[in-house]
Amino acid sequence: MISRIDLRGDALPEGGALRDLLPRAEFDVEAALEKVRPICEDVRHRGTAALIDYARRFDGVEIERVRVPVEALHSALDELDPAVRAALEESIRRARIVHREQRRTDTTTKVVPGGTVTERWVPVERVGLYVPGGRSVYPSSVVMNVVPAQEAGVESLAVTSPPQADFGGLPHPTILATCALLGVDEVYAAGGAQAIAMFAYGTDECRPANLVTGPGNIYVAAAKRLLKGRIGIDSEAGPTEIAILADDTADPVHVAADLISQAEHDPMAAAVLVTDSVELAEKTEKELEPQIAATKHVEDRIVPALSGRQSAIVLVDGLDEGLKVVDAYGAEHLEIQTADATAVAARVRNAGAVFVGPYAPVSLGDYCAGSNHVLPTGGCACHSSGLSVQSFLRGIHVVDYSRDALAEVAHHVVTLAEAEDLPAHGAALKARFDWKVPQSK
Ligand code: HSO
Ligand code: ZN
Repeated sequence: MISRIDLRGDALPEGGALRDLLPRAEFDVEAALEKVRPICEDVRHRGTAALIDYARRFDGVEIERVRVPVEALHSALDELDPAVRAALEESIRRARIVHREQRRTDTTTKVVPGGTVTERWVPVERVGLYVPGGRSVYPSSVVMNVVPAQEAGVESLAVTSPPQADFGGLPHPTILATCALLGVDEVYAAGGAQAIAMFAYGTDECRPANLVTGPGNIYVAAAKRLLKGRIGIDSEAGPTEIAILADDTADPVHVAADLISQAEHDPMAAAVLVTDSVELAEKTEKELEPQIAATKHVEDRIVPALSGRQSAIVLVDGLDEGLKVVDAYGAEHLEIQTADATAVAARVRNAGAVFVGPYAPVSLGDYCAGSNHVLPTGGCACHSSGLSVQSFLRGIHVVDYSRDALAEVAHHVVTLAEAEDLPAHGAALKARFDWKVPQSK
């Protein structure tokens, strides 16, 4: 079911060449751009009327307004299964513990006597959070988006999620209940590219937002790419990925279970085991079958995900080579199931999140570790991080110089301005000193 890539023997190639040998899902955002462009333009010009039309066309549901009435949020919370409520509350509590620690304090640096630069951290004023619907109804993703935004001090938070035909055109009730639990009362029933356009351009019901975050399908990713600049984005999240770096100390039952756990998300999800143990590879392959047989979502997601070209068992000569491979891959989630996993994990450079040892499966991070589960996919972990408080803050440099402090450096500024053929830059200094450039003492 899962293919093998054998990288033993020869020395591993470096960087890009190694990356090309590794499996990866096709996620061609570019191709979806032309489809989403007219949708976004339509929302820009017709606002709510366009969103109502797309709800009919894409979600198969008649709605009269896009904004969800606050009473619907409260009644969804009242009807929420108490066990789910308790689990969500614990998830929120742990996420708050971690994200609160990420808050930044302003720093003032005295560069010279009389000259300071302060870095002031200011939350984004208004944020739109996208929560997928349809195949994936993830209240946990509401938690992972809302908690860091709230901890960052974002004043205005709106959530959007696709209208569901089964629930009278409202988003899924568990999504609504989770919003209520988190104190979010501005919720919209809009999904896909049109929801991103709603946040970017605003409508008569929804004020434009400065930033939109949250995972979605390829059309959501394409709309984010198209409207980026008009609105800030977090990332263009693609299908989920798990990589496991394991040696012969790993338990194949755990390894197989964890590979399946993320394959369960999507037929395009990627599950990659990197190991120097042929025995572990064989035992894991064997273990996959009964575990798959015992679960749900088999034919529609797990089998296509594991047998797709994006998933594989990669054999390497040793842990050093394994680390090279997982770094080249840059997985959204990376588990380290080796001897001395803590030390091995400390050597990882590229991963959205790292899960150390036998008792930190990705599922823990998906819900209740306290860490964030909105993470970079598609190899973007080599340049980007997951969602955090930082994603909702801007660092503004505040420059404060006295006359003496400016005088001391004026000649350097004038010299650099002249070197760049920008004499008016220099003149802005000269004008403050009777057009004579002070020379430093
Ligand atoms: N593993 C997904 C997040 C998720 N899992 C939500 C369960 N629910 C992407 O990190
Ligand atoms: Zn998951």
